Amino acid sequence: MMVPIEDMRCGLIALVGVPNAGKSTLLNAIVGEKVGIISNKPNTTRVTVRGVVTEGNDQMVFMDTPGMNRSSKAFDRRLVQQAAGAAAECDILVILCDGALGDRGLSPEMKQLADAGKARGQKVVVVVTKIDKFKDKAKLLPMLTKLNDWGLDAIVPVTAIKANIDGASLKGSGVDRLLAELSKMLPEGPWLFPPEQVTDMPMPLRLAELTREQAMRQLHQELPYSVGVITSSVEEQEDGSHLIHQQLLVGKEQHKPMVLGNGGQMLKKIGMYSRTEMEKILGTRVRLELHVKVAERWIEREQWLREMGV
Ligand SMILES: Nc1nc2c(ncn2[C@@H]2O[C@H](COP(=O)(O)OP(=O)(O)OP(=O)(O)O)[C@@H](O)[C@H]2O)c(=O)[nH]1
Ligand SMILES: [Mg+2]
Repeated sequence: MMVPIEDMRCGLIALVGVPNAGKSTLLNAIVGEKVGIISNKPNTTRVTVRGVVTEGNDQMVFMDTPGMNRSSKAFDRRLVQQAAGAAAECDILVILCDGALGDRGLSPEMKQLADAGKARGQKVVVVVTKIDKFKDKAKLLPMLTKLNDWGLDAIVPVTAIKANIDGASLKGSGVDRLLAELSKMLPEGPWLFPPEQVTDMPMPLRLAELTREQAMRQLHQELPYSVGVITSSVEEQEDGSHLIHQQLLVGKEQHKPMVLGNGGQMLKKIGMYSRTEMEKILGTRVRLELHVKVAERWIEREQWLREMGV
């Protein structure tokens, strides 16, 4: 059904918070497919990812941002800048606080973020995440009481995943209530995206992120942070399947054998899981060729960072 332009409502909604708060998981639950990548390691998200939901007269454009960390490394500062940029440009600021952390999840930085949003005239919402981790819901009360003093437009407790903790995009509890609250706050205005579009991420970047998700999950300690992924080519084959070539960049020579694993087993595993996710998004069979390349300190090089969308 066509919606007349004068009836349209549209808003930019930033999802911000500390690393691991559950921003990307919430985005995927809202959009209903894997748009943002998820792992149990902090700073999984490196690029601001937009997810679009269009329903009735409303279009909500969510921006999933990198977690705001306190590190002073140049690369980490870049991530925080992205989040701050999204916070500054949005209509509705949604701050995610990990419910499982209790009061510790409500740091002074998060309060400052909320105050800054209010000062800019934005609507400000706090989402308390990971509610499923509480057997006794009364334990949430101190956190909710404290939040009441923040002068927010809404406080919504949410569980973004139901069963399959890693990567599920099932709608959890509280998500519908969150959408209903946000809908009330949407400004009038024309939609920014066609109603059927779920993200504005270019497909090569989206496919690269799927492989990086597996690098984040399968590799450990500092190693996954030294991996960047670039999609070199996506070719549709005559039988409708896709042949995809990607490069995994590592910052140091000694990281290469670690990413390859014994007899190439690790790289194979990363490729296998990533390919499965690619097939879900593309709806076709995929052949994925991964190559590990040493690119000294790519993390400091503008050219590589731009190719990765950071
Ligand atoms: N139990 C439970 N775990 C959750 C929930 N939401 C997210 N998680 C888990 O929390 C971890 C971090 O989730 P992400 O969505 O990657 O968090 P993020 O805020 O995007 O993290 P960064 O991108 O690193 O800033 C993952 O292991 C998720 O599975 C939830 O509702 N319940
Ligand atoms: Mg994330």
